[in-house]
Amino acid sequence: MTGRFEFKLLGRDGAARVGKIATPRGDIATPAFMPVGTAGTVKAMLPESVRATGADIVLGNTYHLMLRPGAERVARLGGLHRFMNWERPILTDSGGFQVMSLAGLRKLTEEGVTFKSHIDGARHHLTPERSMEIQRLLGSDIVMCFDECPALPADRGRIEESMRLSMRWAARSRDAFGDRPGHALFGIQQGGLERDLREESAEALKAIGFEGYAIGGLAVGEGQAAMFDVLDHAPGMLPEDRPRYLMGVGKPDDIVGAVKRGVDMMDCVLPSRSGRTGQVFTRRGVVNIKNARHADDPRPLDEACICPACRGYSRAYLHHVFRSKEIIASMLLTWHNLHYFQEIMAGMRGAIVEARFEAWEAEFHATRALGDI
Ligand code: PRF
Ligand code: ZN
Repeated sequence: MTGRFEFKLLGRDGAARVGKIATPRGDIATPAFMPVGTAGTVKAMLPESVRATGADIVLGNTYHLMLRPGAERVARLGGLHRFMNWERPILTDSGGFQVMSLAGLRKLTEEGVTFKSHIDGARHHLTPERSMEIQRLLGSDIVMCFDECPALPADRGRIEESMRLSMRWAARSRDAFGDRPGHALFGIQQGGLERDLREESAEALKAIGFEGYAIGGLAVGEGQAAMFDVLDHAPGMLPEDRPRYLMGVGKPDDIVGAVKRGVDMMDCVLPSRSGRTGQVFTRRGVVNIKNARHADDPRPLDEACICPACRGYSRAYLHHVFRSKEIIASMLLTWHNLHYFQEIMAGMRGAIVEARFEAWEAEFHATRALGDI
């Protein structure tokens, strides 16, 4: 694979940006939404279907893949792209955040974290160096630094300690990553809701130097207003000419608010997970397909949507297959949700290029305010 990793800013409207990340595995139009393919699959979707929704890149997880099937095995089988049949870019998260949210008994030291697998209880160890090695074995295009992220609310002392540890781990991640043309390493800003800690974290990361910068430690219980307060200043602390990635966000209105504030990339399990629990996102807000009101409804989920679920099936059918626990319910609802999220991204990209983001956003909120009928 030849070529370089490059970010080009193509336009701007207020703080919102539109751009393109070029990688040897293809381009990523930004603002980008990355579907989550935790264990080597975006659940209920074929890779070509994920692509058909408009995704340029998917996310994979160090934590899950190291436990099962194991990074060395994936490498022997040709890497994660070949393994999961997704030849476009893959971003992998580094594992620290998932250890904290999923693993059993865990012990955090300067060196790294020791934990028990949520699958079989076996003991594992992750360090910045091992996380870089795993992400290299997987063949990840965008590698994330190994970091730690406290759940909020947490007291300032805990957030400060944790952020400084993450910055020392960021330096170790940079060293261990080495020189890998065509692959990118992203630093992760931490610091909770504290502006000065966010500033200190950004300065530490910029001094090390990364191909992109993530905003971590948000959407961990603080609520949208507090998150937006941080996003009013955090993106501006990061280099103008590098992509900015808000990790683990979010609902449609979170995504729109983040892009408005200067975020270029996001990922979230919400569209795919909700597809499997019957929660559907439409232009008019959230629809729960379980609800009895859909049982006789011949209309599609969203009249304006051109996804396979909306073109071929009624609400009544989707309600029926969901209630019957048919596999096609997860497939169709996930497809629709991912399609809708990608449509929001494409809509924002077009609006930013044409400097009409404010009008686009007003329309987005006005349509949702109508509610589902
Ligand atoms: N760090 C990493 N992954 C993450 C987060 C983080 O802070 C978040 C926070 N929303 C989601 N995923 N490494
Ligand atoms: Zn649809």
